[in-house]
Amino acid sequence: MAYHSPYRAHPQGNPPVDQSFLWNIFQRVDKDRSGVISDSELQQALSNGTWTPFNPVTVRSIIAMFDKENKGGVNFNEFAGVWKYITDWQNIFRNFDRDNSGFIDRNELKQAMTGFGYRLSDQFYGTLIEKFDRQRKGQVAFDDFIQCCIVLQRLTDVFRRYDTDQDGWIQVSYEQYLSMVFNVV
Ligand SMILES: [Ca+2]
Ligand SMILES: [Ca+2]
Repeated sequence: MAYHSPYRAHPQGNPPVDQSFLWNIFQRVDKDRSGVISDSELQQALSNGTWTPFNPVTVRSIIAMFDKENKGGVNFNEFAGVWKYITDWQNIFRNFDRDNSGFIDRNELKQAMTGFGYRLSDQFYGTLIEKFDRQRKGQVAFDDFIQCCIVLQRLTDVFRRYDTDQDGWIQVSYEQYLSMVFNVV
């Protein structure tokens, strides 16, 4: 069993983005000109490549990752991180969407996760698709793919803390189990 962050797996990322270019985007996304981009402002600005709104849970997760002061949004400095995070994911998604369908199917998901260092059974890829396929297409869109990776990463990180010998097995008490779950939900 191997654990790798999909994010860390692509440290090269994109070249630094021009500040004035980023400022233009920030101003367009910050619809109410509050100086902070909220969940709903970010959600409106993002596209998952289909006509459905971007997964609100994914938006919340991304904002929370970069919102240092717990203000319910990101300022311009933090937005630079959000922008890089999303464009990195876009590149990863395009890379693994081999047939350019705009969706990640089971086989593409397996290739992506294997590339990130996860070792999961074929059956479990079916479980992942079922869990994260919000559009009920048997495959996952861009936003749900990010969500799938975030959740898998969080759960793996928690598991790993208990799996001190890294053999992929842990023995936990009821309360340890509850603490593990509380770390994720
Ligand atoms: Ca705003
Ligand atoms: Ca595809």
